[in-house]
Amino acid sequence: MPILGLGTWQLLFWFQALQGAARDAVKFAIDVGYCHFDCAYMYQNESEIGDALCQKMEEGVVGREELFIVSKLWSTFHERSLVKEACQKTLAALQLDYLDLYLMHSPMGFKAGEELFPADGNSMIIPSDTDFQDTWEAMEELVDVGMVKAIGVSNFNQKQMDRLLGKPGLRHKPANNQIESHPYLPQEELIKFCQSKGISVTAYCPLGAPNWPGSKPDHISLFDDPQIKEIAFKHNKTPAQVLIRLQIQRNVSVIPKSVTPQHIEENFKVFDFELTEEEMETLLGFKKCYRICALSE
Ligand SMILES: NC(=O)c1ccc[n+]([C@@H]2O[C@H](COP(=O)([O-])OP(=O)(O)OC[C@H]3O[C@@H](n4cnc5c(N)ncnc54)[C@H](OP(=O)(O)O)[C@@H]3O)[C@@H](O)[C@H]2O)c1
Ligand SMILES: *[C@@H]1O[C@H](CO)[C@@H](O)[C@H](O)[C@H]1NC(C)=O
Ligand SMILES: CC(=O)N[C@H]1CO[C@H](CO)[C@@H](O)[C@@H]1O
Repeated sequence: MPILGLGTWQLLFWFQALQGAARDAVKFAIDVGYCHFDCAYMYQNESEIGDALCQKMEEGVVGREELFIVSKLWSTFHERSLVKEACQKTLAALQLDYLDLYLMHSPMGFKAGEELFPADGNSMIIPSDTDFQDTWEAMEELVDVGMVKAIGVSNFNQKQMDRLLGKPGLRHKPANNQIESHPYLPQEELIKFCQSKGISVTAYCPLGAPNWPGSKPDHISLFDDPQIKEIAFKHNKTPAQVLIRLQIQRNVSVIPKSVTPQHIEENFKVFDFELTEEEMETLLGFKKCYRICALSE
């Protein structure tokens, strides 16, 4: 799995992203050298991304085997009978015949249906009566039939990982857990746990999602953190580059999202410098526990 990828979430719920933004970002990123793309059914942009991938492959810029495409099973498809169909939808949108990695987007299933976030009268999400262990079995079958090369999870805590790993008759171990991580939510324990079990970890919101529209009033920008700025200054790099490099040095795959060409390029220039052990300690030592992506909000 390439350690650096491009995130493609457009924050659809608050701002309707410009149509075509994801397509242009992916095309530009392939020219820059990215080959890992983090997609999801929920982001509602897989067909745009499919167009971009298809065009670049037709032009001969990149081959399918050089690409590493990740997508995620959305929570309204946790019923065993819906998993294959959900994956087929994603494959059709992306115009691919297999995914490199397919993740269960969340351990919680939502009521099946058209709505991405089925809610009751009190705006509370309606759960489904499913168990992620059963959903996992249906995902294992996707590997068997060659629709996906590997399967993994996202937003699983250690208890949930443990339960999945202990599932009787587990046939395919989760290959990856994609979780929020940045200096204000380092997730050291969970990352060490996963890695000790041979499960790779991917960090989302690695830049602290600086333009997050639902920002809390106390939102603290990682880019403005004096210690992060100082480390960046020492290396003649930007804070974004330091935040990406941090994950790479702890062997965590990292998927900064950008639709801005200058940022896409900047975020890729992270292989020509090294953070010292002391700097790594500083970056992982803030002890803030600041979670941006929480379902409760
Ligand atoms: N599994 C999950 O549940 C889950 C949850 C959240 C996110 N994700 C994945 O992780 C990806 C990344 O997370 P995220 O998008 O929430 O947050 P992020 O990558 O931490 O931050 C993205 C924001 O940073 C800006 N940015 C990017 N590079 C920059 C740079 N060099 N300088 C200044 N600003 C920069 C982007 O704006 P521009 O576009 O203008 O550059 C964008 O607004 C998502 O796209 C998605 O693929 C997964
Ligand atoms: C980094 O993680 C990958 C994937 O989990 C693993 O195969 C590799 O051995 C790890 N490398 C180091 C240096 O720990
Ligand atoms: C949020 C976002 O960017 N949505 C776009 C995803 O792609 C479709 C078309 O493929 C657009 O209609 C959406 O606006």
